[in-house]
Amino acid sequence: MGTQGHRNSWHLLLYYTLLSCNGSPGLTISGRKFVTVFLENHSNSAVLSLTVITYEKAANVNVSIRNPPFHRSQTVSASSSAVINLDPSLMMKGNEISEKAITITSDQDISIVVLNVRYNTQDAFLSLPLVNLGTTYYIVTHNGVKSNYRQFAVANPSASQMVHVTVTVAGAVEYNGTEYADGQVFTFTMKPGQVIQFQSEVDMTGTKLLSSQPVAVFSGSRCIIISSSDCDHIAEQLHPVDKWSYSFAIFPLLDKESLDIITIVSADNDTAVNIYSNEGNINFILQEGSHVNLTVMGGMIVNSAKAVMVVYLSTGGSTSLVPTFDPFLVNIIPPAYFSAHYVFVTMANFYNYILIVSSTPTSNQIILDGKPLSTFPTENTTFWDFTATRVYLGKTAGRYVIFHADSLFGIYVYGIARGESYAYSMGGKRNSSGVENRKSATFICLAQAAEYTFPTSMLASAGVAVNDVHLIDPTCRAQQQDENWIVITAPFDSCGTTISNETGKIIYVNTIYGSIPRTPIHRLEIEIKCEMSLNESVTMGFMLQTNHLIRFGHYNVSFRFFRSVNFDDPIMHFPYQAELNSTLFIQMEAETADTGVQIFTDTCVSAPHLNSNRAAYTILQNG
Ligand SMILES: *[C@@H]1O[C@H](CO)[C@@H](O)[C@H](O)[C@H]1NC(C)=O
Ligand SMILES: *[C@@H]1O[C@H](CO)[C@@H](O)[C@H](O)[C@H]1NC(C)=O
Ligand SMILES: *[C@@H]1O[C@H](CO)[C@@H](O)[C@H](O)[C@H]1NC(C)=O
Ligand SMILES: *[C@@H]1O[C@H](CO)[C@@H](O)[C@H](O)[C@H]1NC(C)=O
Ligand SMILES: *[C@@H]1O[C@H](CO)[C@@H](O)[C@H](O)[C@H]1NC(C)=O
Ligand SMILES: *[C@@H]1O[C@H](CO)[C@@H](O)[C@H](O)[C@H]1NC(C)=O
Ligand SMILES: *[C@@H]1O[C@H](CO)[C@@H](O)[C@H](O)[C@H]1NC(C)=O
Ligand SMILES: *[C@@H]1O[C@H](CO)[C@@H](O)[C@H](O)[C@H]1NC(C)=O
Ligand SMILES: *[C@@H]1O[C@H](CO)[C@@H](O)[C@H](O)[C@H]1NC(C)=O
Ligand SMILES: *[C@@H]1O[C@H](CO)[C@@H](O)[C@H](O)[C@H]1NC(C)=O
Ligand SMILES: CC(=O)N[C@H]1CO[C@H](CO)[C@@H](O)[C@@H]1O
Repeated sequence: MGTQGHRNSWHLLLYYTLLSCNGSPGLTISGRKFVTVFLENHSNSAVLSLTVITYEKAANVNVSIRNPPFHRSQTVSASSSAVINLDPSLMMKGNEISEKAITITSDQDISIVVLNVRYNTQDAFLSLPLVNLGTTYYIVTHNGVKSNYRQFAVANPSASQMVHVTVTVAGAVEYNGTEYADGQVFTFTMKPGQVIQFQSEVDMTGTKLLSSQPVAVFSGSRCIIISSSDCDHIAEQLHPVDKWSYSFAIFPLLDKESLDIITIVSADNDTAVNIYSNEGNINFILQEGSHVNLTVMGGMIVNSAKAVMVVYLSTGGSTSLVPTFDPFLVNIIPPAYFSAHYVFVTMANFYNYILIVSSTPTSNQIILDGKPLSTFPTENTTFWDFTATRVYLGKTAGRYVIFHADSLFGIYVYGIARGESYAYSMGGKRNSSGVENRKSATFICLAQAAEYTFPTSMLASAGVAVNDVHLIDPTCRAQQQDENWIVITAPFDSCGTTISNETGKIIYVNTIYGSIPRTPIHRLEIEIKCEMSLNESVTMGFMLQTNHLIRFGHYNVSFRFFRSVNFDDPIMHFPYQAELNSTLFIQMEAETADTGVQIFTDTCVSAPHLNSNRAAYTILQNG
């Protein structure tokens, strides 16, 4: 773990395997209530276009604004998409305080892509369903080479409640005619449906918003000028701090000369961040509200000891298809929010692309538009255990379904044209279990058990009572959750659950019976099965300077270094210098209640650089 005469830090690279499990909470990308805003664009003629994506059922969608009063109802048929255009008069202007929050409600789950369009300047974002909104946000805005208008907006999504917002300024923020300087704090109260747009000549990145109720926050620039590109609108809906994450895999979205940048923002002090890339590895400490910009040269991994936000700014440029296209802004989706199924839309008159970021072995089994990915023109890049597959989707507007039977991925949808571009990202679940209005049974595999929740009406039609519903072990019974719902939980280690071993998988099986009392007659018989991939193998490199806790994907794995075999003298200060031929003891712990989860350390290598086998020293091989 060190060479004599060398002070360079070395890296330990551990490959380990964990059991995977579905059902982790996170971001949802579809829902029934949304709020969005029409940020100021470069010109009067901009139009806000909402693309409504429906799933299995037709949706009755309402779009309304308090003032100027606006209401539109539209039915969107099942498994389709529809565009609702909003008039330029609904756009916010300057440091405006208005009631122009755009509320979208639907009687079925939908997803919404918001596109601010004007000839030569536009950007898109995915509207977050209201359940995802939070009360703490940090703003990120972007610079151009010339003076331009950075902006962010806060909307109160509530139909009835006032919300108090406290702003801690970074840079300078103007509110109701008063300019607040760096470090100053001000507060205001927002009425239902109110939205406030803040514009500034200086960077506001790191400005903190704290609200008494969840709010929606949007950020971007009315017009950004980077290098030779024209003045261009960029926009994104920001994720609240409680949706931030610890690890990210980032890939360039397009091949071009002018490199794109990511901005990493921290919400906490002493946040140790490690970056891994082919250009070398760097680590730094961020304080609350501080950020770093990094150039995206190729695949990159961000591993942070505390949750951070990562946004991607395409600087525009040229490709073989388009001589010049404009910048765009998009949220990076952490692996923690990867999902196995998305529906997305592309826009007309753009060269449209999707970038799929997934775990390496899975990307060639993804089905896009009913066909294997291999039937599309694709290019892929691999870094660590992640593969980014870029698919060119042509120049037409379309609705696409993309899925993989059991592996997770995140997607970036973007398009470029002469002087134009748009981009949005998707990562998250279709809907969260336990959401209100659910109509049918839900089944989830938790860390230690399978949980089946079904409507009371199902028992009525089967003619059995709650007490008569049980697992293979008849003493494990269902419970009434509330008046409409019944839940039954099958622990993996009891209640008759059988465990079977298939290649690469562990399968837990049990059966739910609804029996007629004191008879062997079953009116209800539902087999439940949780498959856990054994080989959800996660690669991670970390430096000895790293904090003790590293989280990756769905798992929190803690690492500790000790001096002795008794594991009672942890090494707390890094970098730690060890004598050659001395021994270091490493403890890895999967932080999960599931006693069945085991860490198998397959390979452990010590090397001066990740992804380089030169001068690597193998400590463990084949376990
Ligand atoms: C949509 O608005 C109509 C009134 O125009 C109302 O009757 C309906 O309940 C609303 N639907 C939703 C999903 O908000
Ligand atoms: C990061 O980049 C953005 C966009 O160019 C800029 O506004 C910001 O000032 C940069 N921050 C730093 C620390 O350089
Ligand atoms: C803005 O300031 C004016 C006084 O300059 C005050 O009358 C008004 O109520 C303020 N508006 C808000 C929304 O705070
Ligand atoms: C970060 O440190 C500053 C200065 O010490 C302090 O004012 C602030 O409250 C700290 N932030 C957090 C989130 O602890
Ligand atoms: C990457 O692309 C190559 C060539 O197109 C293909 O053979 C390979 O299967 C792809 N790999 C993955 C993981 O998709
Ligand atoms: C949630 O999604 C599943 C399919 O993924 C669907 O069957 C179910 O109806 C959805 N729930 C709601 C409330 O729409
Ligand atoms: C799965 O099979 C392997 C070897 O065949 C065995 O070592 C392991 O204990 C089995 N796991 C379970 C959960 O049965
Ligand atoms: C897991 O995958 C690796 C290659 O990625 C393979 O060598 C190993 O045999 C697999 N293990 C199981 C249990 O499938
Ligand atoms: C990981 O740690 C975070 C913060 O301590 C916690 O909120 C989260 O629930 C943990 N996740 C798992 C899967 O244990
Ligand atoms: C380290 O141990 C190896 C094998 O036991 C030995 O050959 C080598 O000389 C030792 N090096 C030092 C610096 O002690
Ligand atoms: C830079 C620019 O063209 N800004 C325009 C944005 O739109 C408003 C009207 O909504 C115009 O007044 C601005 O001139």
